[in-house]
Amino acid sequence: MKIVGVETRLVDLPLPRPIGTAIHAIRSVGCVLLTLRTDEGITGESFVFTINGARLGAFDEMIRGLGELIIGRDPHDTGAIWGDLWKEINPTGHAGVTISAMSSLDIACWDIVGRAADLPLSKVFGACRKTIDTYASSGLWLDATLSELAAEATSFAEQGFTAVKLRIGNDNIDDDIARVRTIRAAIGDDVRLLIDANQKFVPKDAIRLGRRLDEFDITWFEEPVAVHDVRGCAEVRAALDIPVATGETEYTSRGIKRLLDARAADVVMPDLQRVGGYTEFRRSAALAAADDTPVSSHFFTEHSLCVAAATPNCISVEHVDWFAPLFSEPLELVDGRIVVPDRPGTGFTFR
Ligand code: SMN
Ligand code: MG
Repeated sequence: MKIVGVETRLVDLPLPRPIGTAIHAIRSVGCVLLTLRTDEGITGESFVFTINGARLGAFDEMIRGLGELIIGRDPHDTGAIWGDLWKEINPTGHAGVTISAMSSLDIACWDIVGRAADLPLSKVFGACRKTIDTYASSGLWLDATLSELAAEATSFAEQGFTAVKLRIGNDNIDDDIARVRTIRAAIGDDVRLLIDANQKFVPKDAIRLGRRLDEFDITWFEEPVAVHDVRGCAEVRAALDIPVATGETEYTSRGIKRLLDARAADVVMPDLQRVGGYTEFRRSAALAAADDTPVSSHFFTEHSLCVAAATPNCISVEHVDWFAPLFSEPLELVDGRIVVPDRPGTGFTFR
């Protein structure tokens, strides 16, 4: 089997309303949709996105440019393709747009592998579960008022979610505490509560805030400090009883390894687009497993299911509904867990 075509389409998915985190102001997500074609008529799909579609053309150019180099290759040779593209991008750098483009090519190749075998990728990778825990993450934004937060959290619990993620990171930490208190009161003790500061704090402030949040039974405190302050993140982790989760902004298994080596995270969160597709997600998860550290995937709910289902130390996938309009198949939530599709490949096809 040979790859004979690399096609991209750019689409913009507007959010229901503009939202904010400590570092993002988001109106829409712009996506590059990739389709790889083979000489046997089987196709593979994947996508990458940028917030508000900013500089999406650079991603499109990189995907098509690196894609040209795999024309004529067998898509089953994901390891060789990864290795060759890794050498190719050396002068440009092993992070950012280059790795996102490689991620999309890797995922589309793997999709072909699953479709050619008529097997779900969870089975190709070595499935260990049929459903995976999740948490509601398309809500509870930093710009919501306390009454909006309470209503939104209640609605997530009514929809069947057993965990929700709140964005924090106000200039005044009393405001963050009030937000946590409001959500905990709204959801009661049985729904888990995760918080995400999107790198807002310096370590001492993160520690001060984390200690004051002890009474609210927080499942994890995500990205407490700036991405490059790995030592600071380790200080926060060592000082707090609340588990620290981070890793969404790291590139490749080397980035994840950096967090593990520094003992900076109780949970590492590879993001398919930044970690390097399924190939590097699995390497990252294996490193974390050898370190007795759980992983939880960041964003990419649909495309993360197959690999999460085959990763013994994967504890959850993030539930973000923004990308659902791309796909013909909906996500299925049962008892607060997402059902892993038994359809071939990733289990999702562009609508
Ligand atoms: C997040 C990342 C990017 C955009 C919005 C929110 C957040 C998450 O860090 O983990 O969901
Ligand atoms: Mg986050």
